[in-house]
Amino acid sequence: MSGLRPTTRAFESSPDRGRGLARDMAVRWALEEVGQPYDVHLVSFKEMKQPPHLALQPFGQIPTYEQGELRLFESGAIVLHIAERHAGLLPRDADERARAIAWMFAAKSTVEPVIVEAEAASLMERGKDWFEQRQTMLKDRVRVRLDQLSNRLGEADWLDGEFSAGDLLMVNVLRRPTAVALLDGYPNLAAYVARGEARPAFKRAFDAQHEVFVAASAGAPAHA
Ligand code: GTB
Repeated sequence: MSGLRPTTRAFESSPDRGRGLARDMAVRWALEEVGQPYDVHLVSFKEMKQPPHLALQPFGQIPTYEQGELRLFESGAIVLHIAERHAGLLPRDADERARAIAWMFAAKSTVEPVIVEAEAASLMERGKDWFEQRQTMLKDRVRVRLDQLSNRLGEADWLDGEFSAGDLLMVNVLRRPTAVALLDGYPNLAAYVARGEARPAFKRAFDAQHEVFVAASAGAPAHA
């Protein structure tokens, strides 16, 4: 545990309506896994596009991470930073550690993009005469990745030995609605996601972000 308490930024009013789908969830979960207390600075969409926030996150997004002099953005980089500085999310053995980090990259750069592309198209391309055709193609691409991931996971609990930051990011990605809608076809992946969600640290992170949604819905200022 570090003496300096980090702060992460999250939506003041998340469009996911408290389902823990925004990317601050991975940061909260990682901090909970390692037992690092943290603060949450809630931001509005308007604030996210203004200079003080852009100085932390050049793309005007959440999450961010501030601890002492360090300012970080990109949820994957933040989770890696937390995992490197605390025990519990990366193996000590150098080769095992490298493989766990490879799974972090796999989650963020191989699995997440196809899911996000299908979701973005579903939101932005509805009404186009080729909408259904393209959705079928995009969902097929998601299935290809789920097939491959399912084959690799097999009957194991986690992707490579003990639970790691690689599993944390992968479970987080598989919780997105487009993946969840396809998980019936992959019982081992569905069980994998359920195992991640059953972790006490996940539950604490989920409850904390859900509390923000409940407070925002009630019109009360959410305490971070
Ligand atoms: N690569 C960056 C990272 O991993 O940190 C991506 C960060 C990102 O996309 N942040 C989103 C954001 O700030 C929130 S998480 N968007 C505002 C903007 O770009 O203006 C993405 C997200 C948003 C909403 C839902 N949802 O409602 O279900 C799910 C995921």
